[in-house]
This record gives sequence, structure tokens and C-alpha cells, in this order.
Amino acid sequence: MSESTYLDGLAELLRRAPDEVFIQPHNVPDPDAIASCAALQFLLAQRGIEAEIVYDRELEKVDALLMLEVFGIRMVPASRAETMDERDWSVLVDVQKGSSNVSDLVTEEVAVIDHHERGKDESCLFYDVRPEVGACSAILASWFFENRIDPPARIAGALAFGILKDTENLTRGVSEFDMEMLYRLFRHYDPADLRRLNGSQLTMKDLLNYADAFRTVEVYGLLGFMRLDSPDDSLLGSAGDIVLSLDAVKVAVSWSVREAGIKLSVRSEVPSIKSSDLVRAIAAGIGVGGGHAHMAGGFLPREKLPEDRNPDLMIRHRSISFVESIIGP
Ligand SMILES: [Mn+2]
Repeated sequence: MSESTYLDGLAELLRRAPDEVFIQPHNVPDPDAIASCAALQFLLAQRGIEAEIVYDRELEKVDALLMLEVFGIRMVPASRAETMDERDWSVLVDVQKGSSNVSDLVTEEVAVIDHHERGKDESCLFYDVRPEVGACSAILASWFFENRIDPPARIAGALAFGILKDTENLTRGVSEFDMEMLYRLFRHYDPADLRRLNGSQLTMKDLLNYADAFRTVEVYGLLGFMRLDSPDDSLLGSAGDIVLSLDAVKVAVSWSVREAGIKLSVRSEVPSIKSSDLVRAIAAGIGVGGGHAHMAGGFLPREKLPEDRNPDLMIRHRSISFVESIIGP
């Protein structure tokens, strides 16, 4: 290999770090983010760079927590990274600087590895952003192969799980590249590890929260609406997937009401109705939103919510208006 790889480029940059190097995924990291961080940590170590994984906000879902155990991944909550300061550099993974779902830590963000649409921020020194790829884990898998580094079983298993989860078992946003990377990872991991993770998706509390949320489901044409009242809203996206699995529903809009505001989750199976556009239409003038064509998220801060509008009705109304503006009433 004469050409320098992404890993070469990033390692070269990080060698100039004035102090420590951290790897930071989006807040409430999901399996794709966790796997990608663990893979990057391993790859950087191959190049003599030690980096700790820090994250903000809890790991709420059982499979994410179990991943750390099954694959021996160590991640530290940002609040407990005692040596972290302004002199440290960080690499953002599965997210970009300025995105609504990542906390701005004291570190200087110098690099981004991600598969979301390229954001406005241009301030980092290194980017590997591929929005056409279904899972960030597939990007990190390619980093192994293009540098001829064999992934150890625990990293290969984590990456395979990340690809499967982020593409909803190779059915959502999946590209040929994701398939190729999964295929190439296959001989390196133990499928029993993935089976174990698939067998632990929910706690009893999750199940009861789901049950409550599903009673609120309403269908309006191809739109499905669901409101989750539990503050434990890590399930919002996966509950939205179940709403989407209803025969009539092609676009699912789910939201949870928290003390600080309303969290939004959108899913779409209709190519002309992009989830990211719909969530921005719902949040217009009030909050933030973004994501992919098939899945997106957003947040409406409590203090920005108009007092004279019922927020549940507003979300429904804005969703219906947006969808009708595209496909007609
Ligand atoms: Mn991802």
C-alpha cells in the first residue's frame, strides 16, 4: 500500500495532540456508535495512540449496556473523565460537531468519522463522512481492511452488531458497502455473541413503557402518531419502528414529553417524505432536528413551546401539513 489511508492520516494528526486524546460518540450512544468507538480505539492503539472513549448521558438500552460486557469495551461518562481538559483533543464518532445530539465537551474536536449528512461545521482538521453508508461501523470495518489489520473477535462482533442494528437487519439505509463489510467481518467474529445480544433487548420496565405508549397510537392516512409519557425515552426510536410496522403506517412520528422539552423521533418508508425534512418541519422556529431520509430525531425545548398551542396537536398538525404538501390530502 503506497497510498496513505484514513487511519494513517488520523494517526499522523493525533500524534500532534498537546495532551490526551479522547473518542466521543453521540450522546446516549447506540450499538453502532459504541462499536465504532471501540474499533477506532483499537486501531489507534495499533499506531501507538492511546485514546479513552468518553460519552455524555446514559447508556439506556439493555443491548448497549450488554455490548460493553460481551465485547469488553470500556467507556467513561464525560463527567467522570477527571483528567480531561482544554488541552485534550477528541475525535467525534457517529456524529458531527454542532449536532444537537452531542455535548460540547472541554476538549478540542479535531476529527470526525460519521455516516450522517455532512453538517455545516468545517472547523475540524480531519473528516471521514460518508452519508451513503448505513452504519458508521461499516466505515470503521473498512479502516481495518484497508490497513490489512485483522479485527479481533470482540471488535468484529461489535462492528457486525452495529451494522445490523443501524440498518435494521440490513433493511434500512443499507448499502452495498455495509453488506460487503459485514461479509468480510463474518469470519472474524462468533455469531453466538450476537445471538446473546439479540436475546436481551428489553427490561421489564421497557416492556411496560412500550405497552403504555402503544395505547396512544393514532393513524391518519399513512401517518402514525405515538406519544410516550415515560421520561425513559431511549425506546422512542424502536417504539417508532413498531408503529411503522403497522400495515397502514408509512411514516411514524413519535414523541416523548420530558421536563426539559419534547423529544421527537421520525421514521419514513416513503422516499419522497424524508424523515429529516419532516422533523425539521415539526421543529421549525421552535427547536432542532436532523438525521437521515428514513430516520431522524429532534428536540423542542420547553421554554420555546408556544403557550397557546397544545404541543401534541401542534406536532400532529405540522406533520399532516408537511406530508400533505408533498403527496396531497
Ligand atoms: Mn450510526
